[in-house]
Amino acid sequence: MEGIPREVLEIADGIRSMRIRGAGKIARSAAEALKIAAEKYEGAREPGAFRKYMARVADLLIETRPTAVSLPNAVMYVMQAVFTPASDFESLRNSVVSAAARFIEESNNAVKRIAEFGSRRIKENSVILTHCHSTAAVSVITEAYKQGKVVKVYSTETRPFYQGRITTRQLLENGVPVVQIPDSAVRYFMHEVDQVVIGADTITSNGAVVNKIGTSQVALAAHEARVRVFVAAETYKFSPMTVIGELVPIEFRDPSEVVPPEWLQAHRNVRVLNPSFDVTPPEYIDAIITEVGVIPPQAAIMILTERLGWAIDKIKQAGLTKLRFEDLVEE
Ligand code: RUB
Repeated sequence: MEGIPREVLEIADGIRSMRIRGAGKIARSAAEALKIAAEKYEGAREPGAFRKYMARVADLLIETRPTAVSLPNAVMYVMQAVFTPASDFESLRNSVVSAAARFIEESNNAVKRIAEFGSRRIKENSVILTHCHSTAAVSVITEAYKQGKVVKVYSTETRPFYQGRITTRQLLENGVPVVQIPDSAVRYFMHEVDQVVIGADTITSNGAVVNKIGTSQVALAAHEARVRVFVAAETYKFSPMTVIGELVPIEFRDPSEVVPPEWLQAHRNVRVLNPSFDVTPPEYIDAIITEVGVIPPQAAIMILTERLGWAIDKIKQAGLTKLRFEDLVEE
């Protein structure tokens, strides 16, 4: 990690340990880390050395968590500037810093647009159910509440990491009436629910939504009860890698998040698994609310080609199945 600024290492560690979490925040923090890395670069003042250094930082960041595609997409967005031909170091560094700032600004604006578009899809007097903690979903719900449309929100605990408690706290702070329920009570309450609003970590080219573990069960219960499921997701949550047939890697986290370490010690022959995400097929999703519009999940490929066509081209050209920016730096 030599030569990489302490603030950048702290952000990488924050993402790894989930101090920084949620796909959107992870993406913005990664862009911020690249911005800091560029600003604090102290190596040789020539484009080649700078590009190698930025590629090292980019690889460090994308290796922190595997599932949310917002992370590599944010890094690719900024790294486009790194790879643009430049005659002098200073102008290259400046364009990288402004690309990172632009990503953060666009990302924050995207969440606002999603709140605006998504709130229009919420009916009067709605009871909403949400799962995990998604900034995009909370924004939609809060905006709909401000318009007087939300009477109650069911917020799942989201075991084992309890991100649902963050959702509950934020909604309460925004004045929204919220009821915290265990994940296992979703089907019990579903008959009262009018709409499910959730976020996404990754959306595949066929419109499947990868989100916090338990999302597919929520969607299944909603489908059974004929309750609509809306996914609030910025366009950088769509995965270019899935266009070339790659599957989305599902993160398995430490068993100690599920059971206390003493319990594991006392039951050494028991295997505990902790998958962090699951896949909800497009048939269980009514609409995806993005900053460029509300689309059916089947239109995911349209978003991918229109918004991330450049990333798909890059992946195809380089024949990549796994992103590694150090491989993209020319000697
Ligand atoms: C968070 C999670 C969220 C999405 C969307 O998982 O699954 O639903 O990331 O969130 P984790 P946002 O807590 O493991 O990061 O809308 O904030 O991007």
